[in-house]
Amino acid sequence: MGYVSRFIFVLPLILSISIRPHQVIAKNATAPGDLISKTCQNAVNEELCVQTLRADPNSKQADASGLAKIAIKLALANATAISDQVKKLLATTTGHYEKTRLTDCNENYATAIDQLEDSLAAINSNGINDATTWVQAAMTDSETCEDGFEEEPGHKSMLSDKSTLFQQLCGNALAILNTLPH
Ligand SMILES: *[C@@H]1O[C@H](CO)[C@@H](O)[C@H](O)[C@H]1NC(C)=O
Ligand SMILES: CC(=O)N[C@H]1CO[C@H](CO)[C@@H](O)[C@@H]1O
Repeated sequence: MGYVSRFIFVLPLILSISIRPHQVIAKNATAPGDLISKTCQNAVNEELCVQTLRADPNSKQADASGLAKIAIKLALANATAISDQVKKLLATTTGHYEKTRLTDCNENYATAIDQLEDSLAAINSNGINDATTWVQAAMTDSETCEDGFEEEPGHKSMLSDKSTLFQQLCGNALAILNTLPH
């Protein structure tokens, strides 16, 4: 093989190696300027974080602190909806075991609602550490509700899907709070 033909032989290889990294970078150049994607980067459920924040009309003008408030409000709305459902379930459930568990969950979610409201207030006054503590507490309330169901073998939580989503919304809010200056 002569020099020229050998060069032509390896040329496609050189090109493919040198071009590929640039293509990868160019593929998603929209992300850096996008505060929501950036803010949700470390969220446990990144997809849910991006999707729920984008769905909120107030998120367009929001800065990072504003996004944190929106994320907490989303968790708050979720807790309120779950709380309403627990009350409905309580009215129709007859089993002693389920009724006892739901009565506990009703209190757990009522407390979670108060704590998420405290968290929102803390962002404007006491600071990010306080806001974080309140969201963690609300998340723990939901876990306590689920733990109650798990105590007795053979019983399944009637709320586990809802609790999981709620806990992910809290986790998202915590990840966003974590990006703010403390
Ligand atoms: C809680 O939020 C999630 C995510 O937005 C949603 O899919 C779910 O329906 C909400 N749960 C209730 C009870 O509203
Ligand atoms: C090609 C590609 O992955 N594009 C994505 C870049 O990021 C934006 C915002 O997250 C997405 O909407 C695109 O689909």
